[in-house]
Amino acid sequence: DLAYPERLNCARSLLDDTVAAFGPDRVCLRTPTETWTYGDLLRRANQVARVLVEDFDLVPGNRVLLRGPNTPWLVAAWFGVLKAGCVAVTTMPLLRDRELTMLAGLTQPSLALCDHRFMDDLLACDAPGMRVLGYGASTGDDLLARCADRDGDFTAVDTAADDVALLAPTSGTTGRPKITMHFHRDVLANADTFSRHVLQPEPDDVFTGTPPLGFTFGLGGLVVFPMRVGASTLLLEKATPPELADAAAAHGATVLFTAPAAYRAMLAAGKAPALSRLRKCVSAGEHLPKSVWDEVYRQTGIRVIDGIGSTEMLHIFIASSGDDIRPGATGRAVPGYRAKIVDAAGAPVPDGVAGLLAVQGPTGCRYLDDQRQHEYVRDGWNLTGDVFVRDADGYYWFQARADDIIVASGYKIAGPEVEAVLLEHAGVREAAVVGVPHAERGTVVKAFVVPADPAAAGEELAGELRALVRASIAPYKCPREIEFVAALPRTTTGKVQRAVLRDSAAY
Ligand code: 3SK
Repeated sequence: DLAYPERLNCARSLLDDTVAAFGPDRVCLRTPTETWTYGDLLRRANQVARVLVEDFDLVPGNRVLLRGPNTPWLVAAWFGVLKAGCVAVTTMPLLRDRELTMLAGLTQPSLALCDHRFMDDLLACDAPGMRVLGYGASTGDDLLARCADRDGDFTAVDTAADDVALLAPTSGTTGRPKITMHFHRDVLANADTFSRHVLQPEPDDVFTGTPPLGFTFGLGGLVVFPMRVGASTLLLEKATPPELADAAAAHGATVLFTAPAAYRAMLAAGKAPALSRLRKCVSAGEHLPKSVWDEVYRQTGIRVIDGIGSTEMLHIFIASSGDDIRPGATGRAVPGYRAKIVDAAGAPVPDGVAGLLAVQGPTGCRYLDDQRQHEYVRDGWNLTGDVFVRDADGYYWFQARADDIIVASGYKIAGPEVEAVLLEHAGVREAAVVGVPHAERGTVVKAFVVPADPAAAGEELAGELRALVRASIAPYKCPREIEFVAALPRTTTGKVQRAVLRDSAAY
């Protein structure tokens, strides 16, 4: 039971309270070139809060858009916004001006704090009423320069636990963005459920990973969870999977957050020895195929914690760790959350039968002024849009996204099941399986495959892949069409855009 006080500022809980508990000299954030203690972060966050209030006249409830790669100053800006009682609008650094115009229109920020290197698209976006202040430049008007002459003390605004702290946009894999609202208590709730009970970090842990802080997966895994226990984080602005593994090893990281494709790529690059030094590895953002879990375990002895989360739920709500893991299953409901499998009408289906995942817990979907709220939340249950099977022991087995189920020749086929088999072939780096229109057959199964060796792409490999699928699962699931591609299209949060693949194959 998560009983938070009625008045709660999550930034105060994570930052001021941690400084009070551990002292200011404890290391909080590292980059390959810099180290910030908790005291440094507190002072800079306080100075940011002062700039917002003293220079921009912001008042509690005003919204501040944050834009930049994973740097300590982005973290300071996030805390400064929350300590001032304002609402952080987190954005992905890769968004372009059109997308920023849309998000600013939906969230109405009074101010944007933007890393100077990402300024062009922000300045090109159409957002009347949004003032812009850069950070990290050596000249000109800059947040850092304004902070330099401020007092380093600031008493956090005494927000209510149910005041909005965060507006987190989600675009899903297609369509118009939705803006999720999260309260101050929500920010702590994921730390006190998934992180506390499943991840179980310790104060001496060093977290690292690649998800942007603009994605709640990264914000939780790289800021909220470590700081809730007084641990530290190695922030990397940009890292390929091999660079991530090397940086993690070089800086003594113990906890890693990244996506399934990165685990696969690190192994393919021979980085198992670097990975072996980690204590805990978390995979989310997309389903972790069993073949990848097995391979990480075989090469490193690490039992990867797979998890399903969503921006709507803020973070992970189904996952298991350690001996509780069943390879191939996503895991069990995180303590504090409840889950069930339902049919299209919302009625529970028996264990062993595929249906829609419905979850309830301390966090949940609240879209800002969006009728799609009523599709996501029905009768108090959040419908994530994923198809799962629950087994008798309460483990949830991912089948597909509901809109990724392929109906071909009257059969229902889960694309990810076929992908999992294709990934068992050593010649496959990545695979995505979708239904595409076919002149005579209606819909057929098509696989888009990224070969491990581009030179191997061709009929021989395609034949081996078909044979593997036929030998492993029902033959009607075998891809009729296989196309070799250099890369799969992905969203800014790293999810495969199956709709783009479907459209690219349509005629
Ligand atoms: O998978 C996701 O999309 C996700 C979103 C937010 C937080 C955590 C996760 C895994």
